[in-house]
Amino acid sequence: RRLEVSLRKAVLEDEFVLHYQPVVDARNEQIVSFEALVRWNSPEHGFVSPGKFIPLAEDTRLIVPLGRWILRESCMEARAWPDDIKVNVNVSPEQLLEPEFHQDVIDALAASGLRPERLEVEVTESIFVRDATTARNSLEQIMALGCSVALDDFGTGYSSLGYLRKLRFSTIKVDRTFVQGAAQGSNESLAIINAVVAMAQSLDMTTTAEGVETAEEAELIRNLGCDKIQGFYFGRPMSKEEAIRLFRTMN
Ligand code: G
Ligand code: G
Ligand code: NA
Ligand code: MN
Repeated sequence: RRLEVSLRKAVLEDEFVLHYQPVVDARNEQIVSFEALVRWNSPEHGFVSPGKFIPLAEDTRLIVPLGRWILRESCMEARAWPDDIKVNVNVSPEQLLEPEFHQDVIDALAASGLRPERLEVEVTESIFVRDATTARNSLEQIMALGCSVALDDFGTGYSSLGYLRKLRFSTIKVDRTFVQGAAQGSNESLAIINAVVAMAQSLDMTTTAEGVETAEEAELIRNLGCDKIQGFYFGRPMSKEEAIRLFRTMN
């Protein structure tokens, strides 16, 4: 397909940029991290949404070189931020299951000089459906480096809870469908967020609520006991220059 040809070229010719979305502490609303989100402005196709090209990159395994670039670029950029701010980087199953992934993380940290503690990798439950043992080994290797791992889009996949016993995630990210549900008065969504927060606390993990778009939703989420909040209310994904400017105005 034409898009695939363009994507292959885009990986070789660096047509991607990273945007960064703030994650704040639910209590004091201070930024604790930025999630890196890749953007592609194609000369042939214009702006292509990641919802479209990430699945294509995964199917064609182009996500391996692209993911390597994302990892390195985000670590480099985070090096320019205050030292207590983390960077969250999404990692696809195809990338995580690749034997070189561990070395890619080591290289990104070495090239950037970023402390491993400042890198948090985000994975979804789908990694445990594909190849649970390899996924677990791969995550344990990067945890051994000092990096942390967040479980993204929690509650929307097809996995079991068994892996929560075996792997020390630092953060569970509550999917925005539950946040939106709770905001619209769904008792089921409320109950699920409550249960996830309680479970995370017992497992010594933190929670991040995704997709918070209003002050009311932020207040609701805070009352439900989530530790961190992410969403348009606190900031949309922004360019690296805008992220830097945000730090300047904060201090
Ligand atoms: O940024 P946006 O909401 O449009 O992202 C759409 C989807 O693309 C989300 O599911 C998100 O996780 C995924 N995505 C965005 N950036 C990255 C990235 O850097 N790596 C991977 N693997 N997925 C990403
Ligand atoms: O799958 P993942 O959770 O990584 O996806 C992140 C995506 O969620 C990004 O594409 C980002 O643009 C989107 N996103 C972030 N905050 C909000 C929000 O408050 N509302 C909505 N609708 N989407 C959001
Ligand atoms: Na994510
Ligand atoms: Mn998510």
